[in-house]
Amino acid sequence: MATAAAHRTAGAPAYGAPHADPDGDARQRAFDAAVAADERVEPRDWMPDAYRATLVRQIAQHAHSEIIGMQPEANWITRAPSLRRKAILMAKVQDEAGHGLYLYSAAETLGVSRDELLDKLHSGRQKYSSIFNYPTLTWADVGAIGWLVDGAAITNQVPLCRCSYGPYARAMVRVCKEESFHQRQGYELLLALSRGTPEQHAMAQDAVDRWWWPSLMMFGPPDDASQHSAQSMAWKIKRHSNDELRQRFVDICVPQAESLGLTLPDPDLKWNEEHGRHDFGAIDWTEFWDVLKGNGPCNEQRLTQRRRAHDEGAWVREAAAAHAAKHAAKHTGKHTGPTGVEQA
Ligand code: FAQ
Repeated sequence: MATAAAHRTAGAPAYGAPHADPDGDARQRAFDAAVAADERVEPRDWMPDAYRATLVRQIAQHAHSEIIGMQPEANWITRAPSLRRKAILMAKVQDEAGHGLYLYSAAETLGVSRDELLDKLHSGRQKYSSIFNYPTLTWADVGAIGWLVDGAAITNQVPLCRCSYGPYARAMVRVCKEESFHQRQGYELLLALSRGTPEQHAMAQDAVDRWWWPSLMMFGPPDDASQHSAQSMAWKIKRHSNDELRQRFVDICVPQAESLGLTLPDPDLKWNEEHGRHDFGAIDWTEFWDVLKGNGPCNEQRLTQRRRAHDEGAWVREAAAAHAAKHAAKHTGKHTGPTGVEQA
């Protein structure tokens, strides 16, 4: 670890302990210097409370998005049109669960528990991505999610591999590799439909028509309405603004849509020679804020299903905890009863 970080780590308080910090200014300066030098902040390093809170907020939302995001596609596992498609889709949905686990683990390094975060998700006190409040009406939606939603996720998450907080940045490296496979499978699925019968082509086009605008909203509100961006960029949690990443995504998608033989549903989408990018039409931000308030087509369904899955999984968590306790007892020589409680 480089000098500035080593300085910050020396004498760092344990989690849960009050920050006895007689030399707060020096620690703040060392933190600022480490961020400026592009060093990684690690869990036991001193960090400003607001930096920690921002990371917990963003990583938790991200984790929640991954596990809620399993639902729209899982809706099609039993109806996949072939064994090959079913196997691919099952693997993808399982990957999303894995991403959730990496991210909850990254959040836990900041001193919060997974139970606490899940409780906030279930009670609506923490958000998940707006995109997962839209329904998957046809098989083509699985392709549109892979191509557009995973494509947007990669565009947003590749820069997060350079996030200043080490555990989040490292989790993103593996997540991005897996998301690339997801994006490719979505593209390939849509290509097969687009080149299929006229009905299949129309189904692919309809899915793209419905998922295009919500995918652009995934990047968050426009920069002038993004309350967290400036501070998150100063801390190098975010490396680019919401609008910068949205623009990058549009520029990537236009030639891909052409290769797919599909049209992006925006009459104002055109190449701007002067600025070297595509201009695109106005996003309906009223719809975005409405979905965030809980009024999207599937908000209620997603949360109800999530709470039910959590309740139905209680016995699995109990069994896993009992198994872990038994395993730990074997190594420490202590004995535990069936509930994992230590016994004399
Ligand atoms: N949905 O000030 P900003 C995936 C909220 S993973 C809901 O700009 P920030 C993989 C924001 O939280 C998709 N809420 O906020 C997959 C804040 O509210 P708060 C998830 C949104 O944090 C694929 C308020 O608006 N990806 O798809 C959204 O600087 C397929 C003001 O916004 C991540 O989470 C939204 N779209 O920037 C899984 C990536 N946008 O918290 C399954 C990491 C904004 O004050 C299948 N996160 N808000 O109550 C980020 O990069 C950032 O958090 C942003 C938002 C860019 C999303």
